[in-house]
Amino acid sequence: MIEIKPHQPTKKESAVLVALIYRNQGDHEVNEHIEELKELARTSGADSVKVFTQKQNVPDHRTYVGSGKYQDIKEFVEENKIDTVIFNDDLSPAQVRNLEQGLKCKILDRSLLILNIFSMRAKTAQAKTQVELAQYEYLLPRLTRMWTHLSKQKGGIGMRGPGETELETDRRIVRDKISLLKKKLEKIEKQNLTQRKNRDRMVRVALVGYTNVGKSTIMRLLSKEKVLAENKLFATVDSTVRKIVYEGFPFLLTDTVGFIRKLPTTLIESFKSTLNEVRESDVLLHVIDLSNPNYEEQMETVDKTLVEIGAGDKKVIRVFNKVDAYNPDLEDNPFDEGSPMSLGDLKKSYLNGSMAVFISATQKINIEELRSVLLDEVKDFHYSIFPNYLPSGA
Ligand SMILES: Nc1nc2c(ncn2[C@@H]2O[C@H](COP(=O)(O)OP(=O)(O)OP(=O)(O)O)[C@@H](O)[C@H]2O)c(=O)[nH]1
Ligand SMILES: [Mg+2]
Repeated sequence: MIEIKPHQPTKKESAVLVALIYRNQGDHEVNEHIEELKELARTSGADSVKVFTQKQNVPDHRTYVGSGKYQDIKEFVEENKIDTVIFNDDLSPAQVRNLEQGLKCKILDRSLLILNIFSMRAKTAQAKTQVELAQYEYLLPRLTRMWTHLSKQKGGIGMRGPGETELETDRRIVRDKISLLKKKLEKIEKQNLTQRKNRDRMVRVALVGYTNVGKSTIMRLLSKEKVLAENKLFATVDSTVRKIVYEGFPFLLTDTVGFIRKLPTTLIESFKSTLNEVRESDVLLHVIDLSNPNYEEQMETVDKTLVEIGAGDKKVIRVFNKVDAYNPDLEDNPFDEGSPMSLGDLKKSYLNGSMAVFISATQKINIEELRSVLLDEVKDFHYSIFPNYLPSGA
């Protein structure tokens, strides 16, 4: 029988990471991507013992990497009794089959890792159902004999699949399961919609941003309530809503799931209703982690994802967080053109025209400015809903 459940192994599994380096990718960017993949693996419970990279513009349709590199990986996996090989891009069903047959160990791709972390983190019925749906959708085209056989033998991170003889039956079971989960989600969404309709019309603000940038920390700061904030990827999977009143102006603040590059499409698809919170917001606080040397690329990923989910036209306040840990030297490397920007220059370049605030949520730097910029926006929207509003207690 097919069983999908989050897996948090008690003993660390050993993993090898494999990434292709595409044209136009500088070494700096490649390193960041590999660090992120390592972090995803670590969060899932795997210990990355080696990284293989190859410069190649298109993945090999059989084995992802070219045949020479493939042999190197095979030797290493055999010699070191590696449990899992993790690929930085999504693999086709055929690639998974070939790699499993050849390397004789568990094969995971980036999407599977992210799906696994989401399923470890989901708490509400809605989030759980959404992740499960995304997992089954991802699994369906990949239900193959070898894959399911090996995953069953090996267990561990990822998903356990059906036995060999049950393959066809299991395809049908997966399809049935998918339609069942969709129905369940529809029902939950209907309930949520009624709840939202019953709420008074209020200005709505959503915290969005890359994973681990400090959204929950800011939520906690602004609402003075306890919200889980942790130094791990996707600490928040369920969205939380708090009502806040500033100077007599009430609004709802939502903390949402973080984005990441190459977020699995099945996941975006099934998280649509959670992302409704973002789509239905009046103002977005786009949080950016300035201590991450790759923050500009992360910012672009978030902007792109916002467009993808139909929230590209929202009023956005850019919140540059972690100024306490900003280190311009990190940007300074032989592969990057141009010189590193001081925090002052950086501020100048962003404060021109767009709405931006530079803060530290943990060191409580500039929080009053964030509050006041946010309050201005909340007021505007509030008066557009209630033109004759008189704030009480202001
Ligand atoms: N140095 C520094 N660290 C911060 C700051 N704000 C948040 N952090 C840390 O960054 C880590 C992630 O914070 P979270 O608030 O959980 O981030 P998030 O965006 O909600 O993350 P996900 O829910 O995983 O997407 C935590 O370890 C925080 O303590 C800051 O201003 N400066
Ligand atoms: Mg969070």
